[in-house]
Amino acid sequence: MSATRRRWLSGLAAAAGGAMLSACDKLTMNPGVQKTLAGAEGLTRRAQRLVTNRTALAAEFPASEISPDFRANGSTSPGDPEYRALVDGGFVDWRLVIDGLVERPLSLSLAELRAQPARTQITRHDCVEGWSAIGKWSGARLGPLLDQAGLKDEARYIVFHCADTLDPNAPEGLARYYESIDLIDAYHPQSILAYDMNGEPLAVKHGAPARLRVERQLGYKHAKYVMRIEAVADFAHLGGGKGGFWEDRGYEWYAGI
Ligand SMILES: Nc1nc2c(c(=O)[nH]1)N[C@H]1C(S)=C(S)[C@@H](COP(=O)(O)O)O[C@H]1N2
Ligand SMILES: [Mo]
Repeated sequence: MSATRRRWLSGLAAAAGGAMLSACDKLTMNPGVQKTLAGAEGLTRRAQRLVTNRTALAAEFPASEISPDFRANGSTSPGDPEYRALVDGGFVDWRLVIDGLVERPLSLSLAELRAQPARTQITRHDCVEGWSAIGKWSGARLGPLLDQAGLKDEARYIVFHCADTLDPNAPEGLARYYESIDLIDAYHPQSILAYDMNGEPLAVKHGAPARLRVERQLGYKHAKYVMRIEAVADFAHLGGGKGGFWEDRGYEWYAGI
């Protein structure tokens, strides 16, 4: 309750004394007032549900439901020379950079990423193109990673810069895959940088050596071939300014499911 409202109420109570209660009762018995109160209450609950729902877990499945053939989509074998060199070296030279609006920029090897607080989950992936598949993912939890880097107060979004050029004909800055999510999704307990899929190191076609799993969002938000995680205040200056490779081509930035 605001100080003004508290003062207003105590002023009223002092002036009206005992009459206050009955006047209030009469007012709340009024059908019109009751309807308004009920409406306001409903609105608050709806707003609350919208917010709390964002932190709810996505459905998880038993191992028996893992798809025998999980489709790969978009980039499946990036030809970018930098990435090819990493594949050829077994990803020993791969480093995950976490920078931008952070107190302590990080650069983690794959072994170091594997040593971070982890989570395993069996979830369903939904692509806008109309297919779904269930897979088991293990990876480093994004929240603790970001805490290790220490987000600055101005950080609002987390950007994932990927290794793959998906649209070679696009102008500079629009050719490579990238994605962004807000802090609610970044700190969601099922948001992980997955390095294992179905108990095996992530295959190249699924985004080796690490890809984002952000289970409350559609497939295109799950950035594969992640090279760099950048904390930003806004993403207007990146790519086409819409927060992702497909967003720059008309997809919704918020793809919540
Ligand atoms: N770097 C990168 N990430 C990406 C894509 C891509 O082309 N490049 N495609 C997206 C789309 S549309 C989907 S459905 C999923 C596909 O993941 P999968 O290949 O493991 O099935 O990755 C998403 N992340
Ligand atoms: Mo997709």
